[in-house]
Amino acid sequence: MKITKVRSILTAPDGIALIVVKVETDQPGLYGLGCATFTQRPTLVAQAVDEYLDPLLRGRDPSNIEDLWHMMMVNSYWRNGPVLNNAVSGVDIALWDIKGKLANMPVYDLLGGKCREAAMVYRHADGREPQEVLENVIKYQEQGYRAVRCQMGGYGGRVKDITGFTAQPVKVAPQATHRMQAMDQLESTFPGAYYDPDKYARSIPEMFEHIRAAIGFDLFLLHDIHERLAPIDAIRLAKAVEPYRLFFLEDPLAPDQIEWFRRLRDQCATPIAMGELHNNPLEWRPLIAEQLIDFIRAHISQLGGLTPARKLATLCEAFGVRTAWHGPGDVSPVGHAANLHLDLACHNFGVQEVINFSDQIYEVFPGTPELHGGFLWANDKPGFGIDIDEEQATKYPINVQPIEWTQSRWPDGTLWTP
Ligand code: GCO
Ligand code: MG
Repeated sequence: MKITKVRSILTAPDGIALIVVKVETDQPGLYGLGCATFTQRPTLVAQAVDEYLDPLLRGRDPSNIEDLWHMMMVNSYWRNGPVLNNAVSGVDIALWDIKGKLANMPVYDLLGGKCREAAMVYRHADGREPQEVLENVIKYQEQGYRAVRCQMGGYGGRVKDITGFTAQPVKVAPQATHRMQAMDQLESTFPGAYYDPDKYARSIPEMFEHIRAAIGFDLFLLHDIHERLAPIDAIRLAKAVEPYRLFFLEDPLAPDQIEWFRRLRDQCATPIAMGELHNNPLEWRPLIAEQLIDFIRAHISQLGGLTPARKLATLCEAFGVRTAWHGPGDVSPVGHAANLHLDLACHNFGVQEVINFSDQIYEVFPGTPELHGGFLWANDKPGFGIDIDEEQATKYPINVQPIEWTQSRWPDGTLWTP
């Protein structure tokens, strides 16, 4: 058996660029699909797949996933960056899909079988003020969801735009025509997506007070700081929300502030989730080995696919850390399916983030997992049980333009981690 072709497919059914890799073989009708979605730099990942991995892999046996993964990782010599890891992931997940099809088993069966029927998910409730968030929380609760993430005005307290990302700033300063005027008003002239970290930090305990007072404690609530605060302010916020019993507080600190996790842990018992920005085992190893986090939130394509993610899950199990794989709109349905197969097969599953899969998504990706009653369900088809309709996919071309929401700034213009 041989790999005959490896190629990228770019599509944006919901306006968010997704990258999927198709690995074709010389066996009639046998191919696999993998997720390589790095939505901020999609064409670079596509180039890495089409120009580097395709020639490297053609003619090789797709059965040897472990060997191929290591070979792809070190072939560039320099490694562990998001572009190349995503490209490797696209192939890796596709190879697991092929393996499942060959074995005539869903991937969760290859991984040891189901530990649960379906994966508990959490949904995103947003609002401009606590009452609006509460109303959205109640909507999800009424639909049977057991866990809801609460954000007020998105990340850092900014208004949410239609793409789901927070792009609308408090203000976008125009080019200063008169520098003195800008100084008088203490307004920054840097273009960017502005938010006020102090106001944001103070608003979150108030929001949870309002929600818990109305609905009590029978719903899991979550929040994502998205590394928008200075470390000590994140600790202060984690302590302030302790009485509201969060299921988890996500990304309180940037990935390069590992030492602060020790201080955070010493100070409060709010469960901590971390990892969507991780690329490299050196980033997660201390957090897990020192039990500084409670949930690993890795974006599995960013790690290099299912092969490293299942090892990470096993490492976490040994240290009492649960999984909560990253599942926003910029994970393709193939990636969501890979998350789900891990959720089903890993004993230490915690919760799964998920989006509302639109009609266009089901049209382009038949077999996309289904949401029922607060849980995500896999089908029992071989592999990941998901396909791509390439003709439909071409109906939704991607649109590449400079990213604005990652240019997040404090009121004086200081650029901060997005
Ligand atoms: C989350 C995330 C996302 C990211 C996005 C970046 O927890 O869902 O923080 O919303 O911001 O995936 O592209
Ligand atoms: Mg997040």
